[in-house]
Amino acid sequence: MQQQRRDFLKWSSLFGGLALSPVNLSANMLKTSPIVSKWAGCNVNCGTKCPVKVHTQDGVIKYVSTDDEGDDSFDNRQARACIRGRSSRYKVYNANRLKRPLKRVGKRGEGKFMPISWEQAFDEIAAKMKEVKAKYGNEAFFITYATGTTGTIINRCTKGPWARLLSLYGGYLNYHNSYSTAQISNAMNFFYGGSFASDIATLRSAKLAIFFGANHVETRMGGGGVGYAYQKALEESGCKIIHIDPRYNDSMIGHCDEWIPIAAGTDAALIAGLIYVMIKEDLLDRAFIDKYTIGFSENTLPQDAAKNSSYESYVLGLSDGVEKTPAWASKITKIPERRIIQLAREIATIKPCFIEQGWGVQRHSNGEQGARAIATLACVTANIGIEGTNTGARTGSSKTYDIMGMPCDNPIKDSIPCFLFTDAIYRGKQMSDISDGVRGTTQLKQNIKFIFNTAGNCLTNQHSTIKEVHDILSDESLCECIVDINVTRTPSNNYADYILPDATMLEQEDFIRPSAGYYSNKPYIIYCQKAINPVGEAKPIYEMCLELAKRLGIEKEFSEGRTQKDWLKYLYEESMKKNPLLPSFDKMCEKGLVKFEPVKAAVALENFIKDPIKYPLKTPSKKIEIYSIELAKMQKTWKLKEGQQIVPIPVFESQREGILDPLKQKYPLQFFGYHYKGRTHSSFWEIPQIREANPQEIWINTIDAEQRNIKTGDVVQVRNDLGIIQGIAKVTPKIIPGCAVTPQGAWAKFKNGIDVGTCVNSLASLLPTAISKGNAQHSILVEIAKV
Ligand SMILES: Nc1nc2c(c(=O)[nH]1)N[C@H]1C(S)=C(S)[C@@H](COP(=O)(O)OP(=O)(O)OC[C@H]3O[C@@H](n4cnc5c(=O)[nH]c(N)nc54)[C@H](O)[C@@H]3O)O[C@H]1N2
Ligand SMILES: Nc1nc2c(c(=O)[nH]1)N[C@H]1C(S)=C(S)[C@@H](COP(=O)(O)OP(=O)(O)OC[C@H]3O[C@@H](n4cnc5c(=O)[nH]c(N)nc54)[C@H](O)[C@@H]3O)O[C@H]1N2
Ligand code: SF4
Ligand SMILES: [Mo]
Repeated sequence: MQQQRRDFLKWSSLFGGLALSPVNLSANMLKTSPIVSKWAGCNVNCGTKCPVKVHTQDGVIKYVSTDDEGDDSFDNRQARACIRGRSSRYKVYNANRLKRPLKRVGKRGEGKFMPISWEQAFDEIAAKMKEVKAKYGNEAFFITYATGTTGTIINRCTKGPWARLLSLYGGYLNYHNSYSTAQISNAMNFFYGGSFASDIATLRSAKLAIFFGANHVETRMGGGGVGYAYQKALEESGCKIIHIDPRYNDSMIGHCDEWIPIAAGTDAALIAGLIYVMIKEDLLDRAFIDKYTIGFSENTLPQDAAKNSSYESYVLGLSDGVEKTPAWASKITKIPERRIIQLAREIATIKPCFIEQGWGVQRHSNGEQGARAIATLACVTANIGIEGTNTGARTGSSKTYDIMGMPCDNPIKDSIPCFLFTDAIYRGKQMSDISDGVRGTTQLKQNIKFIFNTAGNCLTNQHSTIKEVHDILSDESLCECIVDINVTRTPSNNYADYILPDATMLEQEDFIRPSAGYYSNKPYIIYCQKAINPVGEAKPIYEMCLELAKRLGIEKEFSEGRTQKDWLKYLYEESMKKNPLLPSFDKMCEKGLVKFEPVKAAVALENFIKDPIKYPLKTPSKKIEIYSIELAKMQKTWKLKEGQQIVPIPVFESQREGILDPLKQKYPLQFFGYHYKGRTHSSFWEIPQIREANPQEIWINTIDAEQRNIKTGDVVQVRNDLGIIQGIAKVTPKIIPGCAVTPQGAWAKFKNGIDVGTCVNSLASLLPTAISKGNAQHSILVEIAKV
């Protein structure tokens, strides 16, 4: 509180006495100019992207409100921002806000910096770029995975000005995958030949809804988002709702008929047990399965597949001698056997049944299998392609009103899975397609030597094994230069050689539009109208890149003679050619927030189910591949880490740091970090008011707590071989026994080697998953003890 008060006084004195106090606000208003209101948007990667209305006086933000156009009816709803978007003022005027370019003075990672001029920053960065290009070639440049400004057009973390600058300068090493969906996206490609999902609004027609690790209300907040649509759809359909999750999540509150707690990482075992019952009780529509899928039973396996390699053979134990009975599944999942039998009967007979998974299941070390297993459940019960159903994947949006991004044509095609960037720093040249999932080439030509990190905290905080990453990043002989562009100091920019202060979305003009999958059937676009000038010397990244382009001799190619606003106009008008429903650019600038008429809620795979010959899938067999032909090939050719395997069908895999891992004898609790209403990842952590309202707690079940003599409020340490985090315990039945959780995204802070900031990534492994080479950050084994 002391610190908060100091921050408050510091800022309020900067802006003329107690200008931020609401009492003084009205007094000041009488004396000075009127309040001016402009639209901006919340750009962080809670994909909802809510409209934010910024009210200023004499160039200072006085307060922030949100969308108040429309009402609460589903088709005319207000896209209201959540507490985080509404706290945008505190993001702009933050004690931690970057106001000048900084240059490292201490050792890398020590966090010591001195302010420098923009000129010096540009000159030195451009000189280092030339040096790295000459010494190592363009493959040594890398733009990290970062999500702090997704959904914008120019102020873009990845496919924006930085990507354009580097593309024109000769290229850079690409990445594929995301930290959000690496496992499920790859899994759905093998399974359906792409990612297909219904709009959540089709839930209105469902009779039963089964959610696996799906937390719409907390992870798609905001009035325009899926969270609101989920609640409305459930109200309208009145269907029975069952959530399967290790944790009683916020989406269950007031909307759930039943919570079935499940041991983390065991969903594929539950599905096998459910389908066992359906087979034994003859509840499956075999004609449907044979028409649309391959590999469920022996008769639809590809010709070269081994005998007993179908999913049915697996379930019946013909491949491994283990029948996947409800009793077997119960032992692994901790769900009572009787409940599994009953659930199987419900799903097989109540139609339409809406089956959806969030992305919690797939962020495990066996995530590809869990994700495919849930999709299998939707397919074999014929709950796809009709109103009221989904594909088992996370729900999507019906129609996006897209705006083109800046053209960036990277001449280099080599690409790494984004989660492996730390590997590519120290062993890039050893990384190949079949050992590390490298794409665009068989083997990388260079290690990463130069990093641009814009709007991200994945250099460390959001990545894994923070201590090991510290050793990699702080070794200046490995990656020779790190440039970090942010609006605030972060754990990641402690590792930068240069930190460049960016302008926020309240301080520049740009478009923001909701990410596909985060809003439902009511699209909108926001034009940020630049409410204030950038604080301090902060600058939009377009201007930073333009200055570097000048020094690299590619200014004309980079800008094509356009300012940021010219680019916005140009890209928007190009997009209008494809979408006549977009209003004129001038209208956009004037209105700021444009909402469109509701669109029909999409039902995934509708056409394929109607006519699979006319609308084939993009899988090798053109059908749904419960047995994946592509994975069967990879099974024979890929080089995997010890203990890993690739199986063409979605079997339950005893995973690294999962429920059956022998390491559990040493570290008996499963642990993971969930996505929290109090932050978007690590964004907004810097705002003390938000931290106070959303405490960082470590949830532990009553039984586990009793065994360890832990009470709510106790300071506890969570440890494994990778690190120790410290935090406050919350003893609760809202988490299944044997599992503990804490919200992901808290800022790591080390005291005597212990992370007292409670960042879950101090404990998460850098080992990628077998198939996608993705981040299995939810698979962690730990022990917890009172300090
Ligand atoms: N253990 C664990 N780790 C995880 C996850 C998990 O579930 N568990 N989730 C993963 C997932 S899904 C993701 S997407 C990643 C997210 O990881 P990141 O992409 O690193 O996301 P944030 O932590 O939100 O960091 C965004 C940064 O953008 C900055 N920013 C905000 N606005 C602006 C702006 O206008 N300009 C600039 N330059 N910067 C800005 C913020 O200050 C913040 O530092 O984390 C991953 N890490
Ligand atoms: N408020 C808020 N919203 C966000 C974000 C945020 O940080 N804060 N981040 C945004 C981003 S970038 C992303 S990628 C998404 C993330 O969205 P998700 O990945 O879906 O979010 P998580 O909280 O990781 O997981 C969702 C649920 O899965 C459960 N779960 C975990 N493991 C398992 C399991 O093995 N089985 C089952 N059945 N359930 C499991 C968790 O308890 C949780 O309730 O959210 C987005 N929205
Ligand atoms: S729901 Fe997401 S996009 Fe909307 S205001 Fe909150 S954090 Fe920002
Ligand atoms: Mo994400």
